[in-house]
Amino acid sequence: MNELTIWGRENSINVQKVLWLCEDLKIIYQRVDAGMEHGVNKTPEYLKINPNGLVPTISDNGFILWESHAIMRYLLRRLPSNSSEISAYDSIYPREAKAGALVDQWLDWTNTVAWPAMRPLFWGWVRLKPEERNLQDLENSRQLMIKALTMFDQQLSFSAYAAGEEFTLADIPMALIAYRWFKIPIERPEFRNLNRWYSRVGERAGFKRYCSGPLT
Ligand SMILES: N[C@@H](CCC(=O)N[C@@H](CS)C(=O)NCC(=O)O)C(=O)O
Repeated sequence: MNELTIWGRENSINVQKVLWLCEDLKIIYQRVDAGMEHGVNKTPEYLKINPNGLVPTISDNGFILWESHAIMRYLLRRLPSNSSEISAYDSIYPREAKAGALVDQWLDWTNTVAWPAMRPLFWGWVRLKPEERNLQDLENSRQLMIKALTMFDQQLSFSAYAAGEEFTLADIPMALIAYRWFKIPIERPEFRNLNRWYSRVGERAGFKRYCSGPLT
């Protein structure tokens, strides 16, 4: 019987972080649609397991966890030590203190800087009707996003991936943000290192599944 349940709609960036990791590591799960038009996340039953009323939430054989980055880290830590995928743990989320801290640094940065810049742009262009858009707010967010991507591009000028020479957990949220950035109809400056990195992360199974098709 499948013990891992993931609540969350498939088009949510935070749910996609978890689904991408499952795709890359071939982790088996069942998914329950929740959020926006699916409802569920504001029901008393759901609020008992996630008082934020947000997605994703997981249950691993009764162990409940929310916050997408915490879930990603947990899914790696729970791999059995004799698993053939344990080597994935070492490179995707290194146990070595400094290498692991750099992954955490970039994961936190996506939540505190990159996504807050990108979210209003995504929401405005994808989820709002044209007459509901505030073009000045959208332009302010585009500028904030250019600032964030200038910094990320600089990082990528001396490392192949966000936190070093290997693909790590830190690349997943950033790739999902970049996918949205490249898909919305705005003017974008050229970021050469970002483009090179984007082609590399484009080879991952998770990217192929969750960074194709229209934004919804
Ligand atoms: N910090 C949380 C944020 C979760 C979050 O904001 N989820 C959004 C979807 S991306 C949500 O649940 N929105 C309400 C909805 O979908 O109804 C995480 O990383 O899991």
